[in-house]
Amino acid sequence: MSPRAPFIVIEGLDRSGKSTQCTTLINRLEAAGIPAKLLKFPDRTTTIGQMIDAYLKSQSELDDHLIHLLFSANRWELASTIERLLREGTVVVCDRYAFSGIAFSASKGLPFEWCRAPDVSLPAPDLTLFLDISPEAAMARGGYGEERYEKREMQESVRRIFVRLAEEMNGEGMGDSRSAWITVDASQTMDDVSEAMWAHVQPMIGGTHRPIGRLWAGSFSSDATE
Ligand code: Z5A
Ligand code: MG
Repeated sequence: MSPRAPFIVIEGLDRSGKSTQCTTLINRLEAAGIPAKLLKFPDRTTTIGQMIDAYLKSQSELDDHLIHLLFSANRWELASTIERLLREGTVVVCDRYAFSGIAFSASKGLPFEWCRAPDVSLPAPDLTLFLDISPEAAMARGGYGEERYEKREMQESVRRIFVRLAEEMNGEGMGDSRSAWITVDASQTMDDVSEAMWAHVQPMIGGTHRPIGRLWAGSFSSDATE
């Protein structure tokens, strides 16, 4: 059986350079002859994505729980596509994923475990590259402050929750859903960040025979009578 392709997630604070680096990574994979597909969450093109877009631009008001569920539903819309692409041998690079979902909603005060629940069982990344930058350095970059969550206190809280998620993902007891979480210093030059990322991606491009993992698998009992 031929190996499946790896699933790579890029996470980070706002303006840490995720979208810039995702494009660079896709170009680099393609230049190496590796089929690769870029996905981005929120995917603002779907019906659910359009509701999210209006909310982020403050054109609509939604209950905090509801917008959290919409972000998660927006990932579930693409879950089977992600699995199909990986099985076909296409590397999937994802600009934000479930970790952003938890970090932002928990920062608004929703319980951490409640935030995680709707994303349990999504395809698990084989590698998460977390682009770390201080909120001050991020604010100095272009475009900051145009959307709802781009406030300093929010970004500081989001960063703390990402650190908690990182410890958890690299920790024991994650079973099937254990996946590598690498923190990259995103305050470096664009070229240095992309080199640091490539050092982790390059060894994976040959593919893997490991089954596609499930995020936080085992969080719930599958037997209703237990
Ligand atoms: N959100 C959520 O609440 N729940 C969820 O489940 C998900 C998301 C998935 C929109 O996300 C919001 O949705 C976001 C989280 C929330 N909150 N906010 N606010 P988004 O991904 O659509 O956000 P975005 O508009 O793409 O911005 P971004 O992701 O924050 O930016 P970025 O992709 O990390 O950065 P960039 O666009 O690549 O670069 C920003 C600027 O910095 C640009 O001018 C670059 O040229 C510059 N740049 C990049 N790298 C460097 C370096 N190394 N040095 C100097 N300058 C650089
Ligand atoms: Mg972006």
